[in-house]
Amino acid sequence: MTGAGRRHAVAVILFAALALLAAGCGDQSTLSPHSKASRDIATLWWWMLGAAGVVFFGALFLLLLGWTRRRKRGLPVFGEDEGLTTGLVVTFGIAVPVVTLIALFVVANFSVVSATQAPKTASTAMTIQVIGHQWFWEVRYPGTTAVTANEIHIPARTRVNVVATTTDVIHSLWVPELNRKIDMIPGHRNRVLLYADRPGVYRGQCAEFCGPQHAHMSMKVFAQPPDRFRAWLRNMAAPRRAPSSPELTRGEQVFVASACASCHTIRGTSAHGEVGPDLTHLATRTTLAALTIPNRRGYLGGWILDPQHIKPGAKMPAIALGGADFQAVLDYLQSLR
Ligand code: HEC
Ligand SMILES: [Cu+2]
Repeated sequence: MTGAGRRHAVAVILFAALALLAAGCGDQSTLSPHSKASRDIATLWWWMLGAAGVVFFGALFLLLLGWTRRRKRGLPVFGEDEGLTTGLVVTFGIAVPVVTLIALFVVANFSVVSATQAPKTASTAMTIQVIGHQWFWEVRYPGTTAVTANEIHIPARTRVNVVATTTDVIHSLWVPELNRKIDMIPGHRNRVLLYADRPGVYRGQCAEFCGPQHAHMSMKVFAQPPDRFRAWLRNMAAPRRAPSSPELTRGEQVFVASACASCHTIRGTSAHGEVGPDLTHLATRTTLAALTIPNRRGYLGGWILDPQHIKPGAKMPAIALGGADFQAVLDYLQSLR
């Protein structure tokens, strides 16, 4: 290899290593498990990494050994004994791989699969419904009127049965710190357990390519102490906060009378659209458009003026509202706590 070639190769390897490192950062890691299911998955992953590491470094060692001894005949220690060398090939080429693969198969298919299987409904404390849409998550709490989007609240240290469905294409619900992926398939009701061993925010992501904004279809699971969760749910189930000023009343009127109402629901008003997320308590969310932007006035305004700029292909068109109407709608949406 020439000097330039070698430098090039080093740069490529360094870059790949950095990319791997960066991929391991962030708050969505399979390797920081917060439930028994994800701990089992992480443990299996470490065992597989260990086994693959032994094979990789073993092979590397033998290659190096072969290279340093390339002018000598026979093997180190074993010499040219045919029987012994055949034995080595059988042991490391057949016996060890067969045993390792069977062991991994058994652990992966019996222990981890059963630990991450759909929970027996009776063993869970509550059920929530998560519905995949291109490109957001609708979240319902059966038995209540609560509906929200992209930010799933659950009580911590509680077994939650999640029923996953979709209204359009196949999606996959995945919160790596809490459990495995579960596909959302048209016409099916797949189930997965969500359990968080302590309060916290656990990021999730659609894990099945579902169209141009697949990468912007994220969600967060907020595991809260049970009393805080109950307070949240009570608020979420209530209709919208009635406008408390002429400006907010105007905002509601503009919303209800414009195209917004044909796609969005605000419970307590005549807006009953079902294409986009329920906005009844929009202001309680921390993010907009499936975690694409923060839920702050500037971003919210930017989203309404030009959603296609923020999320090209999103199923919401830009809507032209007059300056005063626009400000009134912004005020109104920000009052929906
Ligand atoms: C043709 C249907 C349609 C119309 C009309 C529409 N929206 Fe949307 N809206 C959507 C969809 C779909 C999304 C989800 C986009 C995504 O995240 O991919 C959305 C997302 C939003 C969000 C973010 C919600 C969240 O929780 O992430 C807000 C806020 C919003 N719309 C407000 C409005 C307002 C205000 C109007 C009227 C000026 C309006 N929308 C008109 C379909 C529509
Ligand atoms: Cu997707």
